[in-house]
Amino acid sequence: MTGSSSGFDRAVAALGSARRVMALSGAGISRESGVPTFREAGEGLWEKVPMEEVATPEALRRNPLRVWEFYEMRRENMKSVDPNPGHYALAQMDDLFDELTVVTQNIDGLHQRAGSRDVIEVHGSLWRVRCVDDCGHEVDPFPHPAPEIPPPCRCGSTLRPAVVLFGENLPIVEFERARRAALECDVGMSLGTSSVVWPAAGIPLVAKEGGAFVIEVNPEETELTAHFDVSLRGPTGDILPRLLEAVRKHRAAGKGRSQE
Ligand code: BJW
Ligand code: ZN
Repeated sequence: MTGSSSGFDRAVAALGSARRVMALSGAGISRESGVPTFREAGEGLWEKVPMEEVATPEALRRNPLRVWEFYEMRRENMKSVDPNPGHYALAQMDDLFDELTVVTQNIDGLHQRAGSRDVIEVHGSLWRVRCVDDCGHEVDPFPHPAPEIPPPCRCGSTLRPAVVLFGENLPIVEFERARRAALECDVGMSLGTSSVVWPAAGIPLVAKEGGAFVIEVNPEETELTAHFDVSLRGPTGDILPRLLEAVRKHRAAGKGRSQE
């Protein structure tokens, strides 16, 4: 299933004439690399590990060891993982637009490894740690496996994974940059996210409010599907390479930006 051809064609036409593009990505784009998603029936991480035990500030206070073990396991699982055709196609789209800002909820670093030049991590990174008491100390990248858990901070406190847990604010600078990229883009894309976790889920809606054409790519309908101009049903590893190819052809045929 790859969506109706007319939806695909409208997406290609919109991308074909776009100068600025913002793409919000979620766990689904890394799934074909073998990274588990969070909420999918039968295989989502939160079905195996209760979210309240590993991904809240209370969990970090109560049982930092448990939270550290969870993120150490995630880091261990990433060792054998590489970017997939979805990440690579998105990275190659950099050359098609004046600006392509990838706003990612993922902490796996796969967009950067695939070569995307402008990546904003709004939920932090698996490879970075910071002081639990906000003394300002950060280590990037932090060695894996961690020498001890929880590792000591130089201020006498301890270090924590630099990821955004439930109930925590998103990093303000990154979130503001993401909002601005959304507001200013001509086309906004939502790639492989269930669109249930806020405020990140709202970023494509900001793009739409700013006048952008908005495209969703996901094998499943999401809570926000109705808000998109086009929803392309299928895996990002299939749809993004096809979009890349079609937009290149569209441009080569002299359509798109040159006719504006
Ligand atoms: C494919 C595919 C293929 C499969 N190709 N696609 C209302 C408004 C605002 C906030 C809230 C609100 N109600 C509640 C809140 C608070 C909360 C929230 O949103 N909760 C909801 C769950 C209800 N938000 C927060 O707490 C955020 N902070 C915040 O709001 O601060 C202000 C505040 C403070 C105090 C009180 C209230 C507000 C912080 C959110 C932090 C999220 N953290 C996590 C974990 C950390 C990083 C990590 O460990 O990896 O981030 S949770 C987890 O969910 C992770 C993800 O980044 C995030 C989003 O998940 P994602 O990426 O969408 O994954 P899935 O699994 O849900 O979906 C995968 C999709 O892929 C599916 O749709 C598949 O169909 C698809 N797919 N194969 C393409 N091949
Ligand atoms: Zn410290």
